[in-house]
Amino acid sequence: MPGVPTQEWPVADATRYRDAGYWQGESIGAWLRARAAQHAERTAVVGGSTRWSYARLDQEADRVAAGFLARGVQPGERVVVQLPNVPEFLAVMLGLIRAGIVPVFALPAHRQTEIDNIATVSGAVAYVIPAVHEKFDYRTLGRSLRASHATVRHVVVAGVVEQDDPDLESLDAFRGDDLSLLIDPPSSSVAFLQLSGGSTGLSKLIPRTHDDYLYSVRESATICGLSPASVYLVVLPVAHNFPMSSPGFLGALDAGACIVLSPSPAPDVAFALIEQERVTIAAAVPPIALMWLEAKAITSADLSSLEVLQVGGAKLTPAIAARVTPTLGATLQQVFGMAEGLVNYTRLDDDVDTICNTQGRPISADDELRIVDDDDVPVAPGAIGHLQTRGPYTIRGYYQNAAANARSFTDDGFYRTGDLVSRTAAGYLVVHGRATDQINRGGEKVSPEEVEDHLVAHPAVLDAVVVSVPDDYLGERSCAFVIPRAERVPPPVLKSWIRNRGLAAYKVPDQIVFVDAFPSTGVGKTSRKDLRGALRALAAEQATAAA
Ligand code: OOB
Repeated sequence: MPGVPTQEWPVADATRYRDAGYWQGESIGAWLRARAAQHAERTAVVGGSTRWSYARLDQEADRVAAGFLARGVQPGERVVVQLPNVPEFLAVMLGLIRAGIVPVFALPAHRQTEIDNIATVSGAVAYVIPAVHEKFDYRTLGRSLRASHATVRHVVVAGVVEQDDPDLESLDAFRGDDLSLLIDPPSSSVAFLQLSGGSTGLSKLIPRTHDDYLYSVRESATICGLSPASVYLVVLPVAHNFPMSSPGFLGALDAGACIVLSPSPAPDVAFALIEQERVTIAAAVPPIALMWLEAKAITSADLSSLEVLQVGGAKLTPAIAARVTPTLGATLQQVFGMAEGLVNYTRLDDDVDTICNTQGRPISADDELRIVDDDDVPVAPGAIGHLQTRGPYTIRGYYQNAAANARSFTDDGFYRTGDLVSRTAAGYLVVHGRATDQINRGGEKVSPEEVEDHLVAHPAVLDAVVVSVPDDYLGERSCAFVIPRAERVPPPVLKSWIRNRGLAAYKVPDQIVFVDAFPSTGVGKTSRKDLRGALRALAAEQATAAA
């Protein structure tokens, strides 16, 4: 079978991971089959008016597997999947993987530039889209991709297609019953390609194998306490690694639990689903968690079923973390993970201090972590440095990207996460930001997160993000974007308030800009890149006006 070439784990490590029982030699397709046999009549997925049992989900995956193979898509070929939080996503994803066809997961927020790039890098042969979602017509994107990419043979629409449309085909035409072409792919092969959350430039593709991914899913389900009685709410885009596997909807399936797909993270939509479906666990990025905390005060929805709120994807300010349990009545679980592999969790029975002030500890005893300085030399215990990691579910290289691999991996196979962290005596990580987000103010290093924590502590500040602005004199200076609660505190007052908290003068934001909301990435994390861009645009405008 034409496999997807990738950087593999060295034989000695692979053997060790198999011997330890981490890699169990089971494909995701076979795993789903086994879960379906075990929990056949239980509800697996709820989305819109659809409710699928485990048996039905398994059957839907079979139909997609059979359909794509019958239409000539070969095992090992890549298919870009860009679907929102709908049950069809699960059928398509699990069906393709079962057939050994490799889905490449795009987010609904991606547009032409990103999709072009993903299709080029992956050499995709097909592209699966909704018709219209959130007022955007993906069929237009599909047509243009087909026109510009000779490799793309099919644009498949999960939704309405005109019968004689020359460019678009219906998902129904990619459903079949003949399973004779189906061959279970090797568990060591690449099951799918995830996108890197990379904050700069275009996405890199992350090859995850059946073996490594299922290991992280099983362990995550255990760490997060999932059982057949659990109800997992997908509020983030379903194709993102966090709601997919940490423990995500796959962890829910592993446990025999029920998955509820929310079309939006908006409190009115998500809270109604929590009440109706008696949701027990949900995963959010910090801006969504903050929105839920604010909305709780004015909602009449019954959220009493919610046992765990996971928050991850970006740094959760301790002051906001401390509000989660008193406000929502749920245990907070911080999750610091990356699509490249490594995931850290605070444990459900950790003390409040650990839960509010750390980003957790790794899944596996065999996750190897190094915290190093700019020269790759380990820092003193407890000091801040760059996090590097290697382990049983962390990739050893991106998909066909030698340049990125040379930059992002050490010679001995550690992934350079780009994150600045410190480790507590108990082995928990505290994230201090990304090395690239650090502000270098005339040689003095400013951690945006540190300043943000101070700003958010002000009663009139709802949320804050600090970014760098190019500066002729200092190289960089800092600008704080602030969402006010109601009244805007005059910037000089806010600055001196921060200064009075005992902060070094160079850390006080040079500039404060009030906004109503922050721009966000495809998964809902605040986009520092876009905020830096906005500042540059503003500066250019002012320069033109002054000229
Ligand atoms: C998750 O995955 P990605 O690939 O979208 O982004 C990974 C990056 C990390 O390298 C780190 O910079 C940041 O996102 N990050 C956090 C964080 N969780 C992720 N920064 C601070 N605190 C956290 N708790 O975002 C992801 C994947 C699996 C589970 C959870 C998140």
